[in-house]
Amino acid sequence: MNLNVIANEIRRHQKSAVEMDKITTRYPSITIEDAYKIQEMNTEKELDDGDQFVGWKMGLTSLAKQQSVGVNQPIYGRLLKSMEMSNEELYLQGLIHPRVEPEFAFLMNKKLAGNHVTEQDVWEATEGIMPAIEVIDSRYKDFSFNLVDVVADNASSAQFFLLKQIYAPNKFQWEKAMVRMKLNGRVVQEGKGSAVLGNPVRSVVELVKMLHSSGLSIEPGMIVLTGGITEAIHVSSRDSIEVEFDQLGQIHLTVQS
Ligand code: OOG
Ligand code: MG
Repeated sequence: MNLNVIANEIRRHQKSAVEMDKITTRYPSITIEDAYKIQEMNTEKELDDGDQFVGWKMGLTSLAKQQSVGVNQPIYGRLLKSMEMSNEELYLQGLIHPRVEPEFAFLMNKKLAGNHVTEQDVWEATEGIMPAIEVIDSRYKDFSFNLVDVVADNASSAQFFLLKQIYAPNKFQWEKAMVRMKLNGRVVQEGKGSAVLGNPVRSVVELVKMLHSSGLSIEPGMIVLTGGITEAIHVSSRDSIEVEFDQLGQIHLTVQS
């Protein structure tokens, strides 16, 4: 089993927007460490091609998300500059079967590393928090995967949008934030900040610990998407998605073919 061969195969599907079979079916002995290695190798290739590493995303940090995909532990992925949407228009071109989900994004202003990081450490290293939407797009058929598959596919990362409004971490009780997602005017998902490991700050704590075991860390200036607050919803051409983040603002995405 050659990890570079598997990484290249996944990367081809990420670029061509053609779905693929799970890697765990063909390589049953592949480990979670291998999967993170594949993720890193593919990120390195994008950086060699001129992209920029802007931060991390946590995934499967809420029960709603874990249950919807049948994987019961958090994962992380790598965010690149090219994934950030510059406006509230989502283009389906280049995507397979995208889903969108509401999240909070932390902007960090200090390095965070180690196995003993606390919530207090994270608050002190947080410049601010932004309401966000993540667009995920698993490259696997039917959005169906195991833990190892999804990690190798960079935790289904595709795109993300950050509201241009950043709140000081102590401005709000993030676990109490009510989030409502409407599809074409109808409420389809509702959740609360506490859905994310009790408080989104804990997602960042968890990330630092997970990174530590691979000798990695959060660097100043990076953003962290803390994970879907509700289940993700599938979108199609001409859909309108409005996400209201309590009194923090709203994001209105329109989907274009
Ligand atoms: C995996 C990515 C999960 C989240 O916020 O929970 C994720 C997936 O559901 O495809 O981004
Ligand atoms: Mg997500």
